Amino acid sequence: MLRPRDTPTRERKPLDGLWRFAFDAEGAGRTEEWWRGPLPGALEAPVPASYNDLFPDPAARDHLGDVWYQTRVRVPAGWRDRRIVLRFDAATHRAVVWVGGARVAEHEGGYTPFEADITAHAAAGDEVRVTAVVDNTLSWQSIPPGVVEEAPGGRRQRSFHDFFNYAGLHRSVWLYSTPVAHVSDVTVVTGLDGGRGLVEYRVETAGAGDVRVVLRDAAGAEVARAQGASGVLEVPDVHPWRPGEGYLYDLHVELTAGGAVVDAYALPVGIRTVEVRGTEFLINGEPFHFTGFGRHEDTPVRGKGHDDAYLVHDFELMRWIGASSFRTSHYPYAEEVLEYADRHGFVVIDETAAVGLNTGLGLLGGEGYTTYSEDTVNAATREVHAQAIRELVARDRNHPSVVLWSIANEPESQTDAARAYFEPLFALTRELDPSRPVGFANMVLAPHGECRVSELADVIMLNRYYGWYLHTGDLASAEHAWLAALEAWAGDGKPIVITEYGADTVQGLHGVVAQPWSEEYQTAVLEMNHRVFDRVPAVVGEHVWNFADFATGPGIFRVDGNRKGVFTRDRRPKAAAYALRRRWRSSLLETLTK
Ligand code: GCB
Repeated sequence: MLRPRDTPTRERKPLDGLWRFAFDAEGAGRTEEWWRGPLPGALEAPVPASYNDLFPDPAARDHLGDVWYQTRVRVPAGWRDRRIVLRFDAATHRAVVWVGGARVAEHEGGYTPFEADITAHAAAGDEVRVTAVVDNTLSWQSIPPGVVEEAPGGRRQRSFHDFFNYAGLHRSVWLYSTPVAHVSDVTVVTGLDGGRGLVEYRVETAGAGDVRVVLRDAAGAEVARAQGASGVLEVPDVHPWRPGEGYLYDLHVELTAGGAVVDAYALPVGIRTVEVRGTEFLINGEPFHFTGFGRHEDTPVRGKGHDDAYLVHDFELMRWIGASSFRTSHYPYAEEVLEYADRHGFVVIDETAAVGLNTGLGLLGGEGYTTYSEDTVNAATREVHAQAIRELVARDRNHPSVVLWSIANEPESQTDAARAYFEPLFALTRELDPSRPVGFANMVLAPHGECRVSELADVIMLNRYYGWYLHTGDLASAEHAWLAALEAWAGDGKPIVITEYGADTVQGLHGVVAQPWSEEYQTAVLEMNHRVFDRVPAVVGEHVWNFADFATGPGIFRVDGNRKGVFTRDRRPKAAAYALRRRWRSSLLETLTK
């Protein structure tokens, strides 16, 4: 799905700002048709933001069910005879949208965009009312899954993942216009052949016309052109996109009729290759080592709402510490994040929101349930998961920063049922995008020899907490056990990325003898892990869990959230940040000076 852009033939208008807002736990709005007039009450909520932490009220934070957002927008007078589109970058976890009295869109899944052609309901120059109902309920048939239970205090959401179930309009909302005949989609796959770059492109259009494309370098100079809706552009003396240097070309796509330009769209293109060969992960034919983090979209007050200040700050902290990469744990991040990664040469493991397909962890709420069954994660869930994969690939396949798809985090993967569930999803991902490897983050309950899903993956991705959940406080035993476990995985002959390792740490807690929860212990755990990784050549990446402390639901093993951040929630470094910086920046220097 194309991101809205201003071009010579297109215009967009962000609808961000304060919207009217109403909680509706009883679901009255759908029967009372609240979209037909102003929402009841006087609440307002910012877009983009989660609504949970805005109001000093436990009922707001723990709200379950519908909330309503509403705004009025004037359609620019100049948009006469044009196609008018309303786009939501995300509504967590599902939404229905009305323009005036007309229902225009419905979408399942909290982290991918959706849009509606509203031309019939919004005339140029008119003011229209936009209303969205957003539902945060998780069920066995949602991704991520959850279950609602009746409790003495009312209905409660149980989920099987370790982050707060923030909800609302987390990303921008746009009104944009295109010509009636327009470019509807563009796909690029890039290649390198010696000093020559290759850009295979495919353009989809709505309406009649011819397609022509021109590729321009970062200085705007034309380097290749072609006619036709698909083809291959050759770029002599190519300047590849590479880790640490996000060099981008622009693919200018034009739809023409009788020689005149009907629609124009420009797509940034980074020319690079990705390949798994033996135990190596190659970018542009050169071995790549992932350093960095599993992260979250999580900040005080705004929750999972996208924020450009935190975007820049988080990337600059990653650069400061020497991180080359990150994983969008545990859901697709805002498109602004991927665009920034493209421009600045960060490498991304792009993950679906399939987190918690696992009832094996009692502490996370799974007790008493079977993961895969007719009544729990079933064929319908798999179809929702498949759709989440389709939408992720459709949104992100043109980003050079994205080098690996992660189709799930820590699912139950040691059973026959898991194998049957995942096999078609791996096949689907490869069919949608044959150009990138596919994996999933494996957890400790599915160790080597027992996991039935890892053999479907191109890259082994391991989440392991030796020294924290395992061998707590005994790093010598942890090191011994971890090395043995990792060597077993290395025997599979695939590259291994450690997608999670770390320890909860309260900033400011110190001890001469490193004890769990202290800053010294976090550093010691990371250093123990690094000694293990450095002895196993198949390890091609290390992502610490987590970049920053983040909010979770209540729990006896969480103190004001998950504290495994190398930075606090307000982005102050813990001692481990300096240890990582020493390790990662020296390896970065080695790569750059090689
Ligand atoms: C995991 C999960 C992650 C948790 C983390 C932890 O394995 O993938 O979502 O937050 O462990 O800290 O327990």
